[in-house]
Amino acid sequence: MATANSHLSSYDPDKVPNGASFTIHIVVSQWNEEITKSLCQGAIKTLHHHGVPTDQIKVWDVPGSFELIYGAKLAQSHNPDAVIVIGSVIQGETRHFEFICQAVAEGIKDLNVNNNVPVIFCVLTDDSIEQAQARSGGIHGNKGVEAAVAALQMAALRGN
Ligand code: DLZ
Repeated sequence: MATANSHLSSYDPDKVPNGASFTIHIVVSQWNEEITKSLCQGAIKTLHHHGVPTDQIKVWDVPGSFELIYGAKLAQSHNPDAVIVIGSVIQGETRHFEFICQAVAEGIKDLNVNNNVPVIFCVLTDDSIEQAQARSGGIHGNKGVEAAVAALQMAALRGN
């Protein structure tokens, strides 16, 4: 039976394509930086683990999750094999949360539809900082690891 505390970042490394020839760009939001830094570290460590050299990983910083859309569009224009966007939106007292989450999800979806470089969505949308911590290196794993695996899979798919 599934439990609320299961670790979601375990995967079969044998099913992940080798990334030695891939260039991966990561766009990172500075809002809730404790969370996004940890997600980014998880992603980079995983890319390295699967053969992507340091000089083929480029990190772009943007102020907040809303800016991930423009950052990803810019990253796509450099023609990497895949782009990962990393953000953490945490519910506050206003409806800002809904607008940002919806805009980012739609914006990133549009970039995937309209351009030929896959963009991986690693934006946590949580009710509290504790929930975000649990998914950025805590009890629910690190979504940055999962994003890196998805990026390698999509980069390989794109090359077919
Ligand atoms: C303004 C704002 C708020 C209230 N909350 C967050 C958040 O939880 N996570 C996040 O990544 N960004 C937040 N922002 C900033 C917006 O994403 C954006 O940077 C600003 O509205 C400027 O366009």
